[in-house]
Amino acid sequence: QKNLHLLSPEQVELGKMLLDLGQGHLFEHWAEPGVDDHQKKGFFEQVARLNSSYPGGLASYVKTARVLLADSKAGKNPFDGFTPSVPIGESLTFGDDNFINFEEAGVKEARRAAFVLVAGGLGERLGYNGIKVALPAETTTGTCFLQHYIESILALQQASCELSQGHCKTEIPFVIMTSDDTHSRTIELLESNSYFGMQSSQVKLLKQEKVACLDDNDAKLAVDPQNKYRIQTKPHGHGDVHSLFYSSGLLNVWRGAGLRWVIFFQDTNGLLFKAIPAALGVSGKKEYHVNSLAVPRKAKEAIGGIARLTHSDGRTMVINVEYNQLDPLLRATGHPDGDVNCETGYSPFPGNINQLILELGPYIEELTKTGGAIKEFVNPKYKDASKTSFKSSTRLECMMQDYPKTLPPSARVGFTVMDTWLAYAPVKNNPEEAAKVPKGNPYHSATSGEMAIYQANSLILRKAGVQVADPVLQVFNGQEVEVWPRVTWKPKWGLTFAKIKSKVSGNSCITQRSTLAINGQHIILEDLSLDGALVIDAIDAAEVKVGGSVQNKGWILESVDYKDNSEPEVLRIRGFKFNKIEQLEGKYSEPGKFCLKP
Ligand code: UGB
Repeated sequence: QKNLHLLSPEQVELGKMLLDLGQGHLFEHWAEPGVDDHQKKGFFEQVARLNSSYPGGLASYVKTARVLLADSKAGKNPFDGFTPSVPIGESLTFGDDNFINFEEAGVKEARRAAFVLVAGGLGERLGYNGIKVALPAETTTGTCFLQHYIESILALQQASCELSQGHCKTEIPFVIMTSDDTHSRTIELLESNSYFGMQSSQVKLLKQEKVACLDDNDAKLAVDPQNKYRIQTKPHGHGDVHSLFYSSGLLNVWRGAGLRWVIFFQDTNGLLFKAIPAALGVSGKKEYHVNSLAVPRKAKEAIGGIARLTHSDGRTMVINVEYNQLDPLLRATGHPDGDVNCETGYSPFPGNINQLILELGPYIEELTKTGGAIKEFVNPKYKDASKTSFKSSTRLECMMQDYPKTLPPSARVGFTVMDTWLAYAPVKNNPEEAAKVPKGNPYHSATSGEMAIYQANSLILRKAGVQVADPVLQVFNGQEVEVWPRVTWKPKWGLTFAKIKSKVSGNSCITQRSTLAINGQHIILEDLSLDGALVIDAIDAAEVKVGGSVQNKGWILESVDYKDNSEPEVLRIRGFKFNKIEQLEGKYSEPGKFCLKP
C-alpha cells in the first residue's frame, strides 16, 4: 500500500493479482517508502515479464503448480490408468535401398523445412564453462557444434535446390532457442564467425524466459536469496519452444512461404545430420504429423523410451516416457523387473533422441488450440517423508517431446529408428560421471562424442567401398573407447550416402593410425592409400582428385588428464589431443581441376 505512488496502473494491477494469488509474503520484507525504490520498480518489471511469458500468466502458473504439487505429494502416478507396450515404427538400415530412397525423398523435402535448435540449456551435467554449441564436435578440424549444424543445413539447402527443377532460391530458416544463460554468447559466436557462412537474415534467435520458483506445496513464489526484491527463477525446460513459436508469429510466415516441416534438434549431437535426410523422407512418405528420431536404447540409459500408452478407457498415444519415469511405470503395470534389457541386449522401448520432425499445418492447428502450452511436471526434492517442505525451491518444467500429449487420436504420430552409431552421440556428461557409466552403456561425454564421429565416418566410407582398418581400444578419462581412423569431412562433401559414394572410386584404403580431413566440396578419393595424415582444403570451384600412396608420421593421439589445468578445457573434457607430427596438405584456392598424388 505504502509504495503505490511508485507504480503505474498496470503495476498496481499486477500487485493486486499477486495478493489475490496468496503471494503477499513477497512484500513482507520491503523497506519503507523512499528506500530501495529503484529495486521495487525492478520487482514489478520482473513480475510483468514472468506474467507475459507464461501462457495464461502467473495466475495460471500458480494454479497449475498447486494441482501438480498436490498430485506429487499424494504420490499420484502421472501415467495412472495407462499401460505401456512396445510401439511399431519405421526402422532403417544405413545404406540399403530403402534408406537411400528415403534419403533422396528427404533431400527433396528439405527445401520446405525449417530447423530449430533448442540451446537454452547450460549443460550442468557437462560442467563446461562456455555454451555447449561452441564446443568442438571434433578436434581434428576444431569445428564447433554450431558451425557443423549451420554447414549441414546449408549443404542440405544446396542439395535440395539441385534436385528441384529450375531456379531455386531457397534459404532454409534456422531458429535457435536461447535462454538468459546462453543468449549473448550465442550471438557473439555467430557474429564473430560471420554466421558460419549463413545469411544472417536466415537465423533467428528466440529467447526463453525462466519461470518462478516455488517454496512450498501451496505454490508460494520464492524470494531470490540474493535479492529480496526479486522472485527466484529457474529454467522451465525445452518444452518452452512451442509457446515461443506460438507467440513469435513465425509459423504463419513459414506457412505463407510454402514450408511444410519444422525440425527440432538438441545442442550437442555431432551425428544427427547423417540421419536427418532419411528421417525427413520417412515423414514425407508416411505423412507423419510427428516423427521422433529414435535409436536402440540400453535399459536405464538417460534417454526417454518411446512407448505406446493405452488407457483403461481406450485412449492410446505414442509418446516418450522420460528415463526416470519408465522404470516405475513398468513396475506398476506388471513388469516387476522394471526397465531392463530384453534378449536383444537392449530395452524393448526405442530410445528417444529428441529430434522431432513436425508437419507445419497440423502443428499450427494444434498451437492455435493450446497456445503452445505443454503438459508440465514438477519434481520437488522433499525434506522428509511427510512431504510438507522442500530441500530447495522447485519449479514447473516441460519437455518439447510432450507436444503429442494434447493431440487428437486422429494425429499421425510415428517414429524412425536408426543405428546409434549413425544418429546419436550427445555430449552431456563430465569425465567423472562418464567414467561411472555401467560398462556397455554409452558415456555421452566429449570423449565418446568425438570418437563416435570418427567411427561413423569410417563405417560410412567402408560401406562406400573404402577399406578402412579396424579400430583399437583406448582409455581416455577413464572411458574405454574404440579409436577409428580420424576421418572428417564437410557436410557439403557428403550429406547423403549416395553423394558420398559418388565421391569415392577405385580401391582406397586407410590405416587405423591415419587422419583424413576433407575440407571442400568436389574432392574425389580415387585409389588412395593413406597411412598418416592428409588434409585437403579446396574452394567450391576447385575439383581435386586425391590418390596414390600417402605415408607420413601423421598425427599422434596423446592422453590429457581432465584435472591438468595447464591444458585448455575443451581438451581436458575429452581426455586427448593431437600431436601433429607430419601431414600432407593440399590447398586449392583457385578454380580448376587438380590432382593430388604424392
Ligand atoms: N534445453 C533448453 O533449450 N532449455 C531448457 O530449459 C533446458 C534444455 P538436456 P534432457 O536425447 O539425449 C532430453 O538437458 O532434458 C535444451 C530428453 O528429455 O541435454 O536431460 C538443451 O540446451 C530425453 O528424453 O537433456 O533429456 C539441449 O539442447 C532424451 O531424449 C536440450 O534442450 C535426451 O534429451 C536437451 O537438454 C537425449
